[in-house]
Amino acid sequence: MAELTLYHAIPSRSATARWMLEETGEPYDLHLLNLGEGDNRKPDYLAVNPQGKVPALKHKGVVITEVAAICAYLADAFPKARLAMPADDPRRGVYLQWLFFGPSCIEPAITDRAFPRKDEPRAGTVGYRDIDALADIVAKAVASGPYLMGEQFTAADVVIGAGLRWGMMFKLVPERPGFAAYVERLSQRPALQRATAKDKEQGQK
Ligand SMILES: N[C@@H](CCC(=O)N[C@@H](CS)C(=O)NCC(=O)O)C(=O)O
Repeated sequence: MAELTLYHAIPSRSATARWMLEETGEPYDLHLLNLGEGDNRKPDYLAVNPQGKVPALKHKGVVITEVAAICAYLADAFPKARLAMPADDPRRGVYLQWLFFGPSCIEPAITDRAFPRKDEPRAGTVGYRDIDALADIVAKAVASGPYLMGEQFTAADVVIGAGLRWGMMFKLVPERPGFAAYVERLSQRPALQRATAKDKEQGQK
């Protein structure tokens, strides 16, 4: 039995956590849930994540939820994989900024584009700009590349990259120069390819 267990559903956002686990190279057990059958709403899973959402990660008996938190945690927990900016690196703050930018800006902006609201809130009252403005910001950040933090691939690329890949697939993220090349670089990562292949093999029929 591995020290790490991923509560996972295929397909779902937990694919990002699986990609991150593969990046660490650490062994992990998989607890597969079938969202279609409501496994995530059963009491035994609600005891793991009271929101009844995937992913959740258990490590040494402690449960962590939220994709970006899981990615940030794994990067710190397994420093040999060099997926985090160290705490004493002045660029640590920028790395954290991108980790938070995914769930607090990119993801809600993509959801807004997919499901426009009847009544638009005043721009200054929501905590993020629309996806067109955010795409410009990310495009500028990946322009020099190869990754968000320059030469070092980090958990921030997993979080932002997974959101971009998904949004571009459904044409919810506008095209920007450099996005295709960035996403292609990510797609070439053996860890992402392993995670995708395993999901394909284990996906619910
Ligand atoms: N904020 C959560 C969102 C997780 C999430 O929404 N997961 C979806 C799958 S993509 C889910 O579990 N849906 C099942 C449901 O809501 O019943 C995170 O970032 O981990």
